[in-house]
Amino acid sequence: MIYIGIGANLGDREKTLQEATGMLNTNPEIAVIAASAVYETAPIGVVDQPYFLNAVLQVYTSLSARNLLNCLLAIERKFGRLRETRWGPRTLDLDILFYGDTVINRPGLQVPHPHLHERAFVLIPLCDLKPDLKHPVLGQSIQFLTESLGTDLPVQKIEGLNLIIKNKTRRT
Ligand code: A4P
Ligand code: MG
Repeated sequence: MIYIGIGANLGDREKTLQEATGMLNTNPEIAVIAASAVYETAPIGVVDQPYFLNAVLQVYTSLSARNLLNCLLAIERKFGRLRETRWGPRTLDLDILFYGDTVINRPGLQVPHPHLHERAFVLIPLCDLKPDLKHPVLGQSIQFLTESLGTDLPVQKIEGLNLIIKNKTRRT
C-alpha cells in the first residue's frame, strides 16, 4: 500500500489539504482510499514559520513511484507553492512516504521518505491508518517508531476536521 504525506502552512491550510486530496483522487490512475485525522504541528527544520496542518493519505495507484511523484509535484505547483527555502513555508507539500515495501534511492526520489521515522507529524497520522506497518528498511513498526519519539510531541489532532474522500474505489 502507498502512503502520501500532505502538509500546508500558508494560506487556507484546511482548504488546501481538502482540495489537494480531491485533486489527487480525480487522477484516473490514483484512488485515495483513506485519510488520517488532520493535525496541527509545530514546524520542523526551519522553526521560524507558521504551524502546519498535516495528514497522511492511503492511496492505490497504477503509477510507478516516479510518475506518482511527478503527479504530486504538478499538484504542488497548482497550489503555487513557494520553494525558496528548503524546509521553509509552503502552501502545499506532498511526499511519498511508502510505496509498498519498495526501497528507492535515486536522485530526486527516495522511498521510504528519508526523514519519516524521525517526524511525529508523519508518524502520528500514519498510526491512525496502519500502526503495524513495518518500515521496509528499519524493520520497525510505525507504532514502535512513534513511541520512540517519546511523549509530549508538538502534534495536536484537530477534532471534527476530516478530509472528505469522494467515493471512487474506496474500500471501507
Ligand atoms: N524527493 C525525494 N524523495 C521524495 C519523496 N519520497 N517524496 C524530492 C517527495 N519528494 C521526494 O523537495 C525536494 C525534492 O525532493 C522533490 O523535488 C523531489 O524530487 P521539495 O519539496 O522541493 O523540498 P522540501 O520539501 O522543502 O525539502 P524536503 O527535504 O523534501 O523536505 P520535506 O522532507 O518534504 O519536509 N514541519 C511540519 N510540522 N510539517 C511539515 O509538513 N515539512 C517540511 C518539509 C519541513 N518541516 C515540516 C513539514
Ligand atoms: Mg517535500
